[in-house]
Amino acid sequence: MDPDVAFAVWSGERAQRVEGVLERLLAPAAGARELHEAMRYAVLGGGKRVRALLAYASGELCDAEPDAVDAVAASVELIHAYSLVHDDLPCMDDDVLRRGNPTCHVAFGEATALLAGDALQSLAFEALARGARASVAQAALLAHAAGASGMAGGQAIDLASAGKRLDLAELEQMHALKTGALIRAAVHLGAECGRALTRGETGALERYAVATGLAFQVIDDILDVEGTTQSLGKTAGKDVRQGKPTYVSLKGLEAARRRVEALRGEARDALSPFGARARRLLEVSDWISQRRH
Ligand code: GRG
Repeated sequence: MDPDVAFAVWSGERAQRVEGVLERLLAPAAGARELHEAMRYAVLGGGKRVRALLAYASGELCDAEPDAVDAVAASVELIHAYSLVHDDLPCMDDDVLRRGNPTCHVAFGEATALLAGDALQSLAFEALARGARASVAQAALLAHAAGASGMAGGQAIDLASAGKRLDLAELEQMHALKTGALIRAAVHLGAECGRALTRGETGALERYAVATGLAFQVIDDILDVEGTTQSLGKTAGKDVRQGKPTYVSLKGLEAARRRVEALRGEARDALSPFGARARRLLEVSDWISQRRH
């Protein structure tokens, strides 16, 4: 089979798989119907499932069967969905469109959206704790990635940086926390579902995850300029309008594209000790570096 087609089949199957896991986790519950509907609205039927795919690909590197990875794949998608709901709130990025639909607070009101985000974060840890390979170490890893030293910390820096000039190192540090931390967590949690890696292998996987997380964000900066609201399913051009520092505003489009290619190379190099076992991880980082939405 053509490798691109094989990857499309693999990623389609895994995306469908995690959709099923998320659907079961969010099965209609008694009580608080509006909250429950808002949670389902924020999670199901949309999104590229990049973080879940990274977890499954990393699991494959460590010979983990997909069912051993399901819980961590769902948990990183739940944290991601919560972060998008809160990010879209008027007190943060104040956006009305997400995944081609009205944002959660537009559809359900601010208070319900706030609670939906909170409850999705709790559900992420519940899913993780009930998973086939549950461990306290996994919970600590995810909590650290989502918290003040990770995603929430990066978001705080982002909010404080509007209209300010960050240098490149500060910008990349913000990206490493805001989006990179959860992407790294997805990679390491997936790997934890299979056979143990050596310290050197874990270091190589970390280098892959750091490069891939940053490439994801630089592409996001490029798409904010080059994409359309329709193709992205979210409001295009917002970073510029809000005066947010981005890789593009600091270095320009061409340099941003070169940076993505360099990061793609770093990700590939980091995986070289693993040989064919890293096939899916390599494909996911290539796909991230070429994504159009
Ligand atoms: C509110 C604590 C808190 C954190 C929010 C991740 C984040 C931090 C905000 C999202 C803002 C944003 C658009 C960042 C750019 C990168 C990013 C996370 C894009 C959206 O992720 P995709 O493209 O989305 O993976 P889908 O819809 O495909 O899941």
